[in-house]
Amino acid sequence: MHKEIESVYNNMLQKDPNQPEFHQAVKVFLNSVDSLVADEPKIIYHKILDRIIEPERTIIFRVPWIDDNGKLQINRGFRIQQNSALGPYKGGLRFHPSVNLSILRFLAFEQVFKNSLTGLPMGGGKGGADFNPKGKSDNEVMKFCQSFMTELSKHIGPNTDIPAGDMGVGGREIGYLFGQYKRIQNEVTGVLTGKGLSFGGSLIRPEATGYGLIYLADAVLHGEKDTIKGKRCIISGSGNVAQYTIQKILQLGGIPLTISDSNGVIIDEAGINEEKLSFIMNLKNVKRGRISEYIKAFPTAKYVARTGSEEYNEIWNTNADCAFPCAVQNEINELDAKHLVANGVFLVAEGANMPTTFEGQQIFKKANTLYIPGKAANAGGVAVSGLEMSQNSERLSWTKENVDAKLKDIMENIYKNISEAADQYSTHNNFTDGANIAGFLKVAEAMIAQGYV
Ligand code: NDP
Ligand code: 8G0
Repeated sequence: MHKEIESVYNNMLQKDPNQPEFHQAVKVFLNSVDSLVADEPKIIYHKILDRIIEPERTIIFRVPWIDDNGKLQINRGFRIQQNSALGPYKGGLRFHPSVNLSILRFLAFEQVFKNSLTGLPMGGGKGGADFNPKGKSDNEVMKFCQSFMTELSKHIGPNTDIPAGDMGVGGREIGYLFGQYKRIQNEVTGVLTGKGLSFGGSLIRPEATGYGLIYLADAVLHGEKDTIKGKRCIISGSGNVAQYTIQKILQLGGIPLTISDSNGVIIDEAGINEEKLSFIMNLKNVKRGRISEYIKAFPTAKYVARTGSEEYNEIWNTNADCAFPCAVQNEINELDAKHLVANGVFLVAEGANMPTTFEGQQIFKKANTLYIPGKAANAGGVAVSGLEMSQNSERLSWTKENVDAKLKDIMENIYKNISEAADQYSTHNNFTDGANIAGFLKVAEAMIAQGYV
């Protein structure tokens, strides 16, 4: 790393010493941007990098609520408004007990470059709470969402900051949040995306991240004169992104083999077909059950229980061609990456945000794996959220075919832009450098034009 870039990194470590996930995201980014120093000295001279790391605004608030037993509960809520150079802050809300400032800062930071890559006019942000929706009643989730929005509503708006779902925040939660915003502001507006179809939601938004991931992976494979058809695919997670990733793999003739949740892993050598996918969707979205139940319905599959403290994850130790991590950050460590490479996986496209550790990423680089980082690979979700905003502004709903075609077009454009940036500034097929550089240059140019703010 050039010494100017290294000092940006060291200053950040000194300022925010206890944020390992944020450090990791910044390190990967600075490593890519390092190759720009000679070409773009302005970014160093005008301290654009120091500014881009610093959120424009961070809001942390108390979320008091009362559970079904009448007991007082309290959680911590956050919204990080990272960068508005390209448009209003845009990014999801995560409800998970692990949520803290480090995790949300890494997510908000990555969101800025991802949104830039979509080509749509959106800045970046992220938020959420350390609330655990698991085991909570509908009523408790509603009470929590209403209290959370009572404070958040003061800081967001359709032209300021437009949140959406993320882990633990799906259609049900967005509905409750939207209802509370409306009561407080007396305004029916597109302040959230991922809404129900009857109140301003977009067709294809639930499918968008998973579909987009496979559109991009297939575009990368086409660049290698190959296709996803017939490929054995490993998918982790079993939530929104994993489900529609599996659906699109099936539509394009690939073979999905696995799913997971935080308690364990399913490996189904016979392949997950449409019938099994419907079972998973009903289990996760309607019953809110655990994937261990899959083997009761399909006993030839294998279930491996996990505590999370194992040295490696069995899911990445499966013979396959392509891997799509769609669960959580840092779910592929160095050993997992070695297993993937040894098992024949030659393409890894990230549905989740930062699912591969820094060391894992180095293994893929050495092995020349076609590795597509989350900020490019999973950008389809926020892209269709951007399309939902457009539809809300013009008070129209576009057809499924129209939104899907636009999504495909956006993902193919991302492939083109990140490969061109890789060829120009780094090495062929280094999609990490390509995504960071292409995403960054547009944001930096806008910041400079707006007076270095
Ligand atoms: P969901 O809440 O719908 O699903 C999350 C899935 O990940 C669940 O199956 C969950 O299992 C599993 N999971 C969580 N923690 C772990 C763990 N430690 N080990 C194994 N599995 C785990 O979330 P999404 O599908 O929306 O999000 C998944 C990822 O994709 C996140 O990284 C998110 O930021 C990213 N993403 C999402 C987008 C979207 O549009 N939804 C867009 C772009 C990125 P369990 O039921 O046990 O919690
Ligand atoms: O729609 C969104 O803005 C959104 C929701 C959930 C996750 C993400 C992401 O890009 O990580 C975006």
